[in-house]
Parts: sequence; structure tokens; C-alpha cells
Amino acid sequence: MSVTKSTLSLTRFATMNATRCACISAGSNLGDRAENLRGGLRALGELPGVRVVAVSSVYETDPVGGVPQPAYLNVAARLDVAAALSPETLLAGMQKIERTFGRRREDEIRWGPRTLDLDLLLFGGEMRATEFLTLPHPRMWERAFVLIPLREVADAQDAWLAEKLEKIPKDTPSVRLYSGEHGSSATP
Ligand code: A4P
Ligand code: MG
Repeated sequence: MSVTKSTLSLTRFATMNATRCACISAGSNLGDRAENLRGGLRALGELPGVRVVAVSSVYETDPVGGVPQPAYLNVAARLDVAAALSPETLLAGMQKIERTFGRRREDEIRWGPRTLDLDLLLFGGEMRATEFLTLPHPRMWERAFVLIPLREVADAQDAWLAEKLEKIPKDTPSVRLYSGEHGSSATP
């Protein structure tokens, strides 16, 4: 096959525009929970190279682990991420957003209450375990508050993920669909 100037520039265009799929989980149980989630998702979509393509329903969830604390609101979202953006850079951006929403890790108890928690669940097919980042997120498969929302937004073409999520219940007493104090939602 001959490679013409136009096929070369098309290839360059495709590479520049290639994206990868990432999934995140967001949780809040302090302050205006729905507003924290809404604002956090909006800020995520404003990170360079990040587009929020799907957001799950909002669930009210019983706290798992840590100290006695208020119920959480949890959502999951699917992102399209520019190929040039690494998962480490995305996580750093997510942590910056958490700080904007008043999160102070140094004052926190592990698994204690927080205004906004953004966890990176999956990033394409990437796997790693470093001090800063573990992919897939190490505790996601044990947590209904992560998996139930994730199932709504996961890429249906991803057979590996679809198979894993197929078996989880639609909802459970500890993870309930949330219609808002006044019927609001966290959709940005
Ligand atoms: N880190 C490593 N891998 C990741 C990743 N894939 N995504 C590192 C995000 N962070 C990752 O996280 C601690 C460290 O994990 C960071 O330094 C980061 O570099 P953190 O957000 O500072 O603290 P954390 O969230 O309190 O810790 P952890 O262990 O990640 O907690 P989880 O697993 O996020 O659980 N109950 C309900 N119902 N709903 C909730 O949302 N959340 C938690 C927190 C506990 N119980 C909950 C909920
Ligand atoms: Mg976290």
C-alpha cells in the first residue's frame, strides 16, 4: 500500500485525537453532598484533556469502614481522556479538585468523613501498583457503593468489565437510589 501525504496527515490527526476511557468514583458525606459531587464532576470536565461522557444516578450509601459517620452520596462517571494524559497526571488533577472542595487529608481519619473523594477506578487497561497509584483501584471490587453506580456508566463494549459487573445486584439496602432533598441530582 502506498503511503500518501494525505494518509500520513490523517494518521497524525487520529493519533492527536485518540482518547482512552477512564472510570472514576466520587463520594461525599460532609457539607452540601449533592453540590460537592456536582461541582467535582464539573471541575473534572474542565481538566485539560478530560471529557465527562457519562454520569451515573446518585446513590445514598451507608458508610463502609472508618468511624461512625453520616451517609454518603456516591456516583460514578466515565471519562474520555486524551492519549497524552497519564493516569498519574489525571489523579493529581483529581486531588487538586478535592482540595478545592475543602478536603484536607492531613486532618483526616482513614475512611473518615470527607467533603469530596475522587477515586480513579480504571484507566484503559492499565495496571500498576505504586505508592501514589494502584490500578484498577484496589478496593473497588468489594464495594457495592462503587460497583452499582459504575455499572450504569461502564463501556458496554468492554466485555471483561461487563462480565464482572453483570453479577452485582441492581441495588441493595445499603446503596439506595437518591432523588435529592428536593429531587435534585448531581449531574453537572
Ligand atoms: N491511591 C492509590 N491508588 C489510587 C486510585 N486508584 N485512586 C492513593 C485514588 N487514589 C489512589 O487516598 C489515599 C491514597 O491512595 C492517595 O494518596 C492516593 O495517592 P485518599 O483519597 O487520600 O484517602 P482515602 O480516600 O481516605 O483512602 P482510600 O484508602 O483510598 O479510601 P477509599 O477506598 O477511597 O474509601 N463509604 C461509602 N458508603 N461511600 C464512600 O465513598 N469512601 C471511603 C473511602 C470509605 N467508606 C465509604 C466511602
Ligand atoms: Mg480516595
